[in-house]
Amino acid sequence: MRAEPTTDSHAVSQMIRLFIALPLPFDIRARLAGLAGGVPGARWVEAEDLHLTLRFIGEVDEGRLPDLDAELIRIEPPDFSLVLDGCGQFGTGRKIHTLWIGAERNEALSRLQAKIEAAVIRAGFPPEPRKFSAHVTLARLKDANPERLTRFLAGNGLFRSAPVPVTGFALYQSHLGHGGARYQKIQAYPHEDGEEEGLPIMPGFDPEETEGHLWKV
Ligand code: 2AM
Repeated sequence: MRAEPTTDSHAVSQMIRLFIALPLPFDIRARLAGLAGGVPGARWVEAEDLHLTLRFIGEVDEGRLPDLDAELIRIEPPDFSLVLDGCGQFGTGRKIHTLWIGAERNEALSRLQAKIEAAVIRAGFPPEPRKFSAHVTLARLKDANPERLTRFLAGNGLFRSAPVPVTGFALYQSHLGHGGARYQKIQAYPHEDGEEEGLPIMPGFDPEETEGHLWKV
């Protein structure tokens, strides 16, 4: 592991915001991004940002990454397909805050999510009290027009994707900023070919300068 114990008394550990998600293939992200529009007040997630969250971890000391990685890497790589299905909302009335595309009931996805939950707990994090609800957030809303929202939900209620292959998952860091959060993939599971053991922790990471797996929300 790269995070070596340090004797530098000035070393300050950093808090980082983490979550685990399924990255989605380009074609399905393009199709989902094509649904955007028609709901004034909605902030649509850009195509490259779309993902299915499996576990939100939140702010943690980056020194805990090696323990988390050691548990996540033990999970047998997934190999199944997932069908995205239906459209819905979180919140009610004027307080609807999220528009999402759901997923067809899928035992393999539930098993993967349960293994990830167990791994996160074994790594020393508190359990997630909320029940897992598989979804891909399409838009975040504030005071969205209720009629247009209803129309959007009715128009996309029958959404159904082709089977989406799932062969891995990833740990992401969320960088909160004035323009919203930006997401950076910090480790794929299984680790990608040629990747060293251990997490590519990036001290001093500057979201403005980094390209690649970086999401802007
Ligand atoms: P979402 O899955 O509904 O979009 C990073 O913030 C990701 O973790 C987002 O995709 C977000 O929601 C998800 N998430 C789950 N619980 C969260 C929480 N309590 N705070 C922030 N993000 C959360």
